[in-house]
Amino acid sequence: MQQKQIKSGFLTKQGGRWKTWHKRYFVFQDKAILYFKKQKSRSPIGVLPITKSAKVSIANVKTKKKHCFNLEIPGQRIYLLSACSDEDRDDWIQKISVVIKSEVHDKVSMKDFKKVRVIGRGTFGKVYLVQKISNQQFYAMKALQKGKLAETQQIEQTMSERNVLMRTTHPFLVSLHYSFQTEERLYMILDYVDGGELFFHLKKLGTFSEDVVRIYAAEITLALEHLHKMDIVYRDLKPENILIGSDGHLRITDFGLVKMNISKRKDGKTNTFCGTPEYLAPEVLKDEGYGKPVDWWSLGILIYEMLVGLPPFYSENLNLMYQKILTATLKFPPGLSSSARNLISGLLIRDPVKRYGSGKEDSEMIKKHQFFEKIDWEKLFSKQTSAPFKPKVKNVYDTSNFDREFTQENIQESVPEISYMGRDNNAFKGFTFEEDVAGIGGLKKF
Ligand code: ISQ
Repeated sequence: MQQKQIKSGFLTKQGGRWKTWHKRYFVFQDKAILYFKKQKSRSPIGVLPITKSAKVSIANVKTKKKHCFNLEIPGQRIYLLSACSDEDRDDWIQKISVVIKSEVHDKVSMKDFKKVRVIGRGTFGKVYLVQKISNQQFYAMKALQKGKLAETQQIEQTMSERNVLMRTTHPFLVSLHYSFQTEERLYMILDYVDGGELFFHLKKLGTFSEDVVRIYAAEITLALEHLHKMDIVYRDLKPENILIGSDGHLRITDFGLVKMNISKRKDGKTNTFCGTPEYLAPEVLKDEGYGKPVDWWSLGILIYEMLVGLPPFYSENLNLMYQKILTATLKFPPGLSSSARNLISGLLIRDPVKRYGSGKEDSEMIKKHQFFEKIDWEKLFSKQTSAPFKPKVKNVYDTSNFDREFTQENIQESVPEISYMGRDNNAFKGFTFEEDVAGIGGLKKF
């Protein structure tokens, strides 16, 4: 399909380690700006997808170039570009702004995405690497079968996942870009995090050093702090839900179990049982209702598992594991620093009221702990802290950091799009649904 060209012309782009300027030929078509070494080059040397989260503005910085503007491409960087004249600069800004605004009201459906590969599978459906055709941007697509969700009463949780993701943009949380539905499935189009699960790398290496764990634990602390500030308890922190980008920074995903409106009960607790046993806080096991401290417990378990290689109360026998979580003494192998031991012990205090991070102070108490003394929290937030390790990702099609069990799978969906009996699509309100009889929907992004 021929794509409509919006504007083209030469711009000078600042880039590279030495921030040198290069004149390039830019072609703005549909929802992406491609740039070429020369006007006559056939293949672009870069693609800037213009999504709803892109930002464009006149550049205020002093440079040796005139007529400059900034173009921020989330997940890439802020580009500094110099146009031929002020009029030309303003024309670029105006045309880019129009596309950004149109993206906010964009209607998407399955036909806007090309499936590349399966990258994950769960009880309710699969996760695919997909490419949005209009701007060539890659995303992860979660496809959930409504029938399976309904059978297991997971609808509420899925809706809460969508609601949470819709409200969040944070450097260490996976963002939701679009959602839509068909008769059979709910779809969520999320950031694609190309380095796979942190768990995949932890299993390969066995353990991480304290310096590595310090940065990972700090990034997770900021993500949990952000959710807690919005009155959201994450509830499902475990290595499988923590992804790592090729930039080496972490992103939490899978908000299926988060609980919002946690003030529903007078005591500010919520009492639905969920989570993986290894990471479950004692108050959850005892069905006592729970709040934000459950996330700090899970962080304690995670820090322990990253440093030691196994969670502290692990047993192959489920009952024994429950017992251990409730009563076993916390033991440390030799070699851990006293600050690491102290932080873990504080996070694994069984009484949630006494646990580190509980009460008004919440994350502040954890951030001030000696274990995090070397962390500059502002630098960390802006990803200026260098990552401990960067997973090797050759290109966007390189899914070698994902389990081969998934990536070798056929990309066709296993259940065809036929309706299942007794469905109640009202249950999926909020996931935009405007499918016509032929099944070719005009599906709205929210
Ligand atoms: C984003 N990138 C890679 C894998 C994912 C799995 C689940 C949800 C989002 C993802």
